[in-house]
Amino acid sequence: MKSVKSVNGTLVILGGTPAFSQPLHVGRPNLGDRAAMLRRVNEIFDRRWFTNNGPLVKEFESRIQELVGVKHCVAMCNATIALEIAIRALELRGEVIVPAYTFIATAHALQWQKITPVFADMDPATHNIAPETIERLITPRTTGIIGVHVWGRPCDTETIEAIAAKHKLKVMYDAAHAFVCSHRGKMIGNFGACEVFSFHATKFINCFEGGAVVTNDDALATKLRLMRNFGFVDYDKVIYPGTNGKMTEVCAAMGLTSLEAVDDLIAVNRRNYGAYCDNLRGLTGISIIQYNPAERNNFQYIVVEVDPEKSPLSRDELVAVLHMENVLARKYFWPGCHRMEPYRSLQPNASMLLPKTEEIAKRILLLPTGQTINSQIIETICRIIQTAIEKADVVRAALGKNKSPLIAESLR
Ligand code: T4K
Repeated sequence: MKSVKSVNGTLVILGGTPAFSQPLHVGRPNLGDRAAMLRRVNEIFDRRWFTNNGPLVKEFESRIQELVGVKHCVAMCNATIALEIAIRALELRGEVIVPAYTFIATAHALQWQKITPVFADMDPATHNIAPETIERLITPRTTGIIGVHVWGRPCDTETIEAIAAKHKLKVMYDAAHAFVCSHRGKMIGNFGACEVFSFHATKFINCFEGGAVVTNDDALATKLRLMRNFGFVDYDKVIYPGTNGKMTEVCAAMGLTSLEAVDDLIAVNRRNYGAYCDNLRGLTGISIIQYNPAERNNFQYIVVEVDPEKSPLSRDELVAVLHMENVLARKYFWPGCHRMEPYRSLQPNASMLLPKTEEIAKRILLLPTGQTINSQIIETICRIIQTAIEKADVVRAALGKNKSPLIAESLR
């Protein structure tokens, strides 16, 4: 998409026209080779095998096993169900420690099964769970820890697993963001008892909707497969309580097509990330998170931190300005799981133990990336941010006077 005004044009908040005629989304889906996808869909129709562990699902699982170097991949209908099934297969119960700064699905996957998510604080340097905050949350009811590799940057698995071993707790990871990322040279997917990937439309590899649990534990993999399919081992034989977590063939077709483009998609994300870094460099109070160049990264998230001490505009003011220009920046994962229901009501004092989550969640905004974004678009987005910051006083005054619901929502 082309911007509709010059990068030096007046901001909408100051009376100009929007930089983009159509909304720019943070999670715009990527597409692999369209012809290959349509060919696969035709083959599905010819075969009349639509779901229930079909050939494309098996092929998708093998491809993931190869890419991640893991023994088992159990593909599922989405990552939330995959988390729920993994939690149940590991027999977690009582209380489980999770970061407060994550997508709500991590907490809900526990709560849905009447397990209490106990929220740990964030390490501001990585946005991941701060291991030093875990131990004081352990009670006799604690059975496990779920780490989340936020933005694909690995959490401190060594410390988490040492704490878990000391207290005889199980560990699994929500690796929804971390497909084809590595930690200390080892691919994510090989840590803890198991790890969960998401292949939702907004992820860089997508199945429309999809997820997977990966593990090197044979017995756990068998259990996960049973649970994914109602506990059936044979036509008429059920040996385990299960649910329906199956991935469909059309979703696997999308996943396989997406996987064929994995290197290109990482290259696009890396190029976009580099362009954002170049264009935002030197802006007071604005920084962009770093990915460790010694590791494998998917660069799927353009995460900007707005330092309230240094930036002349707050994160919320910048988001309001961007939205008016049709750049739908997001405030993930503000305000933190602990401030969303039912946790807000069930654990009203949780925030007292979460000072870093409280502080950092207010600073973060995400910008669009992926196949539909190019360097010209990025230049325009960054120029909007730069202009807003340069004219911070008039921008703030105009935002204060503006009564549009869009602005009220962004400033909330
Ligand atoms: N754990 C973690 C750490 C996660 O981040 C997630 C999901 C999960 C677990 C659970 O995984 P899944 O069960 O979803 O497999 C979005 C995604 O829906 C969600 O998958 C993702 N994390 C989360 C970070 O982002 P929302 O509520 O922001 O979705 P929504 O509908 O606002 O879409 C995001 C943006 O993408 C919008 O700007 C619109 C755009 N979009 C979206 C879709 C679906 C498109 O342009 N096209 C599309 O088809 O959660």
